[in-house]
Amino acid sequence: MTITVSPYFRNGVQLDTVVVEGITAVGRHGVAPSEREQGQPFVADVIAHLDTRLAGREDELSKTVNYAKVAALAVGHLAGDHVDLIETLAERIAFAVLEIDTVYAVDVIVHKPEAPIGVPVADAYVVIRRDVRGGDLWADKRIGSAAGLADDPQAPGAVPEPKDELDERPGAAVPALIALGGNVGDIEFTLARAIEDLDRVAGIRIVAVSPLLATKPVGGPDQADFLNAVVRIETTLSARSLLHVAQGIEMVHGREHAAINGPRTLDLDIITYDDVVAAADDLVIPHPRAHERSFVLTPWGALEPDAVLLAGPGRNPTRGGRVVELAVLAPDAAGTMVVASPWDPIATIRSRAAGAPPPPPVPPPPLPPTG
Ligand code: PH2
Ligand code: MG
Ligand code: MG
Repeated sequence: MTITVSPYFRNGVQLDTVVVEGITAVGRHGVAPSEREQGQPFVADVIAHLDTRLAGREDELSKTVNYAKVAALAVGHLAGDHVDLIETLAERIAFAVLEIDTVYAVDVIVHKPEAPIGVPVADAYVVIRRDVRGGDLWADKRIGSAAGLADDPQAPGAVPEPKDELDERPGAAVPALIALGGNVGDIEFTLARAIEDLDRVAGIRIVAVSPLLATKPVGGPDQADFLNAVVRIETTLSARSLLHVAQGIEMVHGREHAAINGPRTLDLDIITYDDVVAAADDLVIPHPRAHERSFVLTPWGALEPDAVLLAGPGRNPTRGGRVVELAVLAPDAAGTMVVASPWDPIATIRSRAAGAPPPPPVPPPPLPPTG
């Protein structure tokens, strides 16, 4: 038998699966005393949902899930301590597989083909799905139970429960500003493709793209210079859906969540969303560090010289003001070089496809007058 797997979506991207089917061991599980004494075969199928792109690109086992490890974990439970229920076996196997760093969700099927049922049956089994939720420890709940869809606002057909104002969908398209950055790989190409990806999302339209800048790293470990840009978009998505879209695009481009402020192929940050000023655990708008980051303010001011950044939420709001003025005051203002002005990401994509090398950085032009 080959298992049919219902897709699991993370941030709007369908995850890949690593499947180990028919893991078999003798166990003594069951409610009937005879089952404890005699033992019978138990069979598990495990479907791990994860992003295998990095593993596949780099041919690197540690970036996926080792199916031998999955099988060993499952056998440990099938042949292990007595439990009454195959539900319990499935649950324990699921949680063991979710402990593996790369796995976001897992389907576990536990069969008891020789279950003493009293009439001939072909098989008896339980199917469960468990997932890891960002921030929480475990989401101990069945997701997408009815529709076979993930508990994810980007999954087709999924309807999220609005949690706060960041989940409110605007009646008409609203402007938002997204900052892009990266310092690993062919960065200009990655940023250009991320802009193309954003434009392809239903409910997002790219309105304008800033110049492309080379910037000195701010914070984090000793690392390579960044390329940065901002894009003005219009969107009918809620702020939180926009965040999830951004995270999905980061994932597709090989973003690894390692060090804070550390090296990354792609960072997509929401800087502003309409005139919203709000804070939640997962999202703060305006971006809480935008006011002090030349690598955001300089491209933004170049794109929109009259732009104003609103002060942040809360009792101690971050500073607001004219973007070109904040840009000059930012501690990293000295490190900024223009790579392309104007920058045409579609031309970048075409020229990379034709094998052209990236252009060298050039010194910055004079900043617009302040005051
Ligand atoms: N992003 C960071 C931390 N530091 N420095 C530069 N120059 N550009 C960035 O995009 C950047 C950074 C965290 O997102
Ligand atoms: Mg960032
Ligand atoms: Mg970010």
